Amino acid sequence: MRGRAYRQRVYSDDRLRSPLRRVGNRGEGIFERISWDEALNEVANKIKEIKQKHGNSAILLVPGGGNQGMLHGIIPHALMLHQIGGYTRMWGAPSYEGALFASMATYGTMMTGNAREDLLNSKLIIMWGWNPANTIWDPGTSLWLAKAREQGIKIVSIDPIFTDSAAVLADEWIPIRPGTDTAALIAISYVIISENLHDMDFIKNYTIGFEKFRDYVLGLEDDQPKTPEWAEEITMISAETIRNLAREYAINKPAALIAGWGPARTAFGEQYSRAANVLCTITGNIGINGGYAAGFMRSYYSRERILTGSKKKSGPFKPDDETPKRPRLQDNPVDFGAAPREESLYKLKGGTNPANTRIHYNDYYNAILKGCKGGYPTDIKMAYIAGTNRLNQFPNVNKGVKALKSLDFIVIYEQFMTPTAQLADIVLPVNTFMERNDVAVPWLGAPYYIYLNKAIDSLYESKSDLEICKELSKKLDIEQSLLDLPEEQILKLFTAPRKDIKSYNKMKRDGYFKVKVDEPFIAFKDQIEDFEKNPFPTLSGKIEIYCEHIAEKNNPLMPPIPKYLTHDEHYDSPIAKKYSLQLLTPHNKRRTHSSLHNIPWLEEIEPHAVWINPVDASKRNINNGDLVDIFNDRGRMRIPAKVTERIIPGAVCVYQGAWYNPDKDGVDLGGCANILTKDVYSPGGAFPLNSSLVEIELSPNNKLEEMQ
Ligand SMILES: Nc1nc2c(c(=O)[nH]1)N[C@H]1C(S)=C(S)[C@@H](COP(=O)(O)OP(=O)(O)OC[C@H]3O[C@@H](n4cnc5c(=O)[nH]c(N)nc54)[C@H](O)[C@@H]3O)O[C@H]1N2
Ligand SMILES: Nc1nc2c(c(=O)[nH]1)N[C@H]1C(S)=C(S)[C@@H](COP(=O)(O)OP(=O)(O)OC[C@H]3O[C@@H](n4cnc5c(=O)[nH]c(N)nc54)[C@H](O)[C@@H]3O)O[C@H]1N2
Ligand SMILES: [Mo]
Repeated sequence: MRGRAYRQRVYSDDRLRSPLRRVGNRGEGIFERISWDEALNEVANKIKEIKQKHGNSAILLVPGGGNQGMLHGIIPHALMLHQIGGYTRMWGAPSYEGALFASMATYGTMMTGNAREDLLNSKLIIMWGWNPANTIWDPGTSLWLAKAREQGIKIVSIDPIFTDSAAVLADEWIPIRPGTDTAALIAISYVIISENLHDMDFIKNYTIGFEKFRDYVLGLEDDQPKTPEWAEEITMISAETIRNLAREYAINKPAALIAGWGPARTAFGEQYSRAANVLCTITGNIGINGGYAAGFMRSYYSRERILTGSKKKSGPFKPDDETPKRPRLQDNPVDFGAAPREESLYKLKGGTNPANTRIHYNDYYNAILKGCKGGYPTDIKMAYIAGTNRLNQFPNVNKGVKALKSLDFIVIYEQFMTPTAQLADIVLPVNTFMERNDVAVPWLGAPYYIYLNKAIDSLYESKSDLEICKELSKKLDIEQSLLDLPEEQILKLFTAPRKDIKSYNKMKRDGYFKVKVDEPFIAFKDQIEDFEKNPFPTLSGKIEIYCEHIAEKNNPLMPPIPKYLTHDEHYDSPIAKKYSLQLLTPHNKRRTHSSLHNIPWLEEIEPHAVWINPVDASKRNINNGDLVDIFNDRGRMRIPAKVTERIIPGAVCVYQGAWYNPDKDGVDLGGCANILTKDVYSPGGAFPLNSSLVEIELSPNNKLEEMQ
């Protein structure tokens, strides 16, 4: 659906046509048209000036998910900035930072998923906070789930929302109060352990720390047995349902518990992911056909690649020693020699080990506003933005506007005048992937590559990120650069380490290259079949139910075994008296984040509205279609209400990605979810995008027609 509608995006009247320079105040949205030469001179001069006055760390690189090709988007920009001494880089992936932390702590790697076709070997599949029918992870996932269902394999969905996946793929929907998943998972563990349904052989052979987890679960540690009745109060799932699910999961082996990332985008997201990892561990559902190690990425690659990220060079283009390597964001000179962040799992290879020169993605408005005086590593003067609608897509938009307005200079490379671009000093028009060549590596280890053949010439005055960086590099006096090579040669160079692309030319001709896979990949099969030869890549060599590396941090909010924790914006916190509804902000089927929001065909599919249960709506006199205000201390928005039983009472949902559009009083009429979300991060680095409290009331002028 999004693919078919993309032509409306390419040929949209709203495409940026020429370079623009701000003439009004920041945020007024008044720009004048200038030439490419003028624009790039101004950008180059500003970079030089800021670098000279304040050092490279004053330049903040702001990348995003706008382009998934190897060659465009942020890549050439980063490579170019490396050559002039680097920039301040951020850490923390909004997609999965909590899940990543948990996966590293438990297994020492993030490659923990099985091939999708292996789902047909499962006796039970649990989609926990996962809606793959909408958030397309790859074209195959929904198909394999549908086949599993057709074969009579039971599928359960645990989600506060009755998602399209629950509706189409699942046999049972278990609604849960948002942010309480850890409690549910721990109560399931309680049932399994107290009924002796756990796999003691597996636990003995492959894990450490089970006793400490058992003591917490049974209440020996804190006098609170984590019974289903304990969890019922917290999760709103009945004790009986929890008991049944626990028994079903433990007895129907092998079973695939797939723990999605949505519930990990919460105040203690890593605890949820850790609890899911531990649950599939104690039932021995790891390394076997039909099982699933709960979280994170999957891969079809060899064990060698999983453990070491092996970079064997082969493929169509053999780089000699002289050829510069593919740029990696890790090679940023500003980070060289920096100590690791204390809270990170820095002892683990390839772990969550960012340099302490970096700023968390969800803390950078504070970093801009407070700088070195506030304890941040640098004073930021300039934002260099490419491939992201940053202001719209990250929490606390109102603070974001303030922070961005305070900068000396903002340049953005964009296709549309997004809410973020509105704040820039120079806006440069970038072409789309239809207008240049590139290679895309599919998400999460699906076995194919895509060659994006250029279909049309660049529209208007737009250029590719690569073309722009070629020109800008000259203006920055960079003498020799990888970017000097022709596009095709760079692409060959970048694809060279991908040894499974057997023929670059075939990939280019067909538009894709399918990798032959001998047998469906099962994560950790080697570990389970021959543990002596293949230990887990953790510090202990075993699956860590108790993680010593976490224990060293001595942080009660980052316990070494997974624990259910509450926080200051949870349903049971004091502020819930004022703002009594939990806000969910998941990904929507008709957009990719904020991209495609402005596409008429897609707008028709699902008009933007806040989802609210009839119980909560009637308490507030709200009828389906009424205009409502959704608000908390961070902001206020005004959009229609969709009154529906597809969401659990006590929670409301505003899908992320609608464009911020404030009226003169600062009320967002666009319905951008992040006007309400919080710019903090969990001890493990998770973004609490699903952990905000809000209140809802009828808008002053509550009929949509009157408003229009
Ligand atoms: N159509 C579309 N597809 C996309 C994207 C997109 O924007 N649009 N974005 C892509 C990207 S970059 C990413 S990272 C992925 C994201 O993929 P996901 O993280 O899987 O997507 P979400 O929709 O945010 O969350 C999945 C589910 O988690 C549920 N959820 C949220 N909070 C909780 C909770 O506390 N408990 C439980 N049990 N469930 C909860 C939501 O209701 C939702 O149904 O999707 C990718 N695919
Ligand atoms: N509340 C809430 N917020 C969220 C999430 C959530 O679940 N809830 N999810 C988060 C997640 S997982 C993610 S990944 C982020 C994504 O957030 P972003 O990375 O900001 O993604 P988009 O909103 O799609 O913005 C991408 C921009 O890149 C531009 N673009 C496209 N192609 C190119 C190109 O080739 N070159 C350049 N220079 N620009 C290009 C597009 O026009 C678009 O404006 O959002 C996060 N925000
Ligand atoms: Mo993401």
